[in-house]
Amino acid sequence: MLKVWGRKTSINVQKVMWTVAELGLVHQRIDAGGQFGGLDTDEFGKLNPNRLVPVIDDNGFVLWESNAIVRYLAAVYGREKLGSADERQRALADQWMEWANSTLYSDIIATCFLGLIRTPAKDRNVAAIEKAAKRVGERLAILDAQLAGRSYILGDQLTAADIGCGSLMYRYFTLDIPRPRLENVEAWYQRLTERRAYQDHVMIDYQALKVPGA
Ligand SMILES: N[C@@H](CCC(=O)N[C@@H](CS)C(=O)NCC(=O)O)C(=O)O
Repeated sequence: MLKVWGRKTSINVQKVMWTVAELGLVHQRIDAGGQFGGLDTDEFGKLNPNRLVPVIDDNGFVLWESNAIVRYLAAVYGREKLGSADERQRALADQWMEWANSTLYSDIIATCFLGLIRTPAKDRNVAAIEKAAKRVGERLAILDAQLAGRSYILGDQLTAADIGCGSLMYRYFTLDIPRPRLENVEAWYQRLTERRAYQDHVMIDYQALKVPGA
């Protein structure tokens, strides 16, 4: 059976679990990291020497790095459901996943999320958060243009492109940061929030992660 290690509140675990749920895969998720610890054991170090979540074990095949895991699951189990059978579609999905990681992730997660939720207000770099939020808004205009006339990033069907970008959107849209109006991105995000798998695995309340004074 597919095993997934990682706490539900980790954005990278959420990306994997959203994929698992969209594909309807029988699996076992093992809480690890954060309040659950368990990353410093010898056993975990053999699974992922980086001592980070997520990690999967699919009948003896061990894999870490959330994007690699999403691609693996989409390729092996998602040829129809995530439309990964066509090589060019798959390359385009990769393009958007890489774009999300290299263009949005650091500003949304490292600067805005960690700055607002994991940093006491007195230590917060408000200017850096405002600058990052502004940059994200500008970059999302690229996604907004791509979504014109499309329900999902590559067309009518949810693909790994939506999972890579969309896993960041719950935090982007729920953090207290300024956002420009981007009608296509907003309509797409609304569509994602109507999916059961997104509700169950990405729309996870993060208030418990707040540090005192945040
Ligand atoms: N690039 C890695 C990043 C993994 C990562 O940073 N995981 C974080 C959670 S999002 C982690 O394990 N932190 C330690 C912890 O949760 O205790 C991936 O995408 O899988």
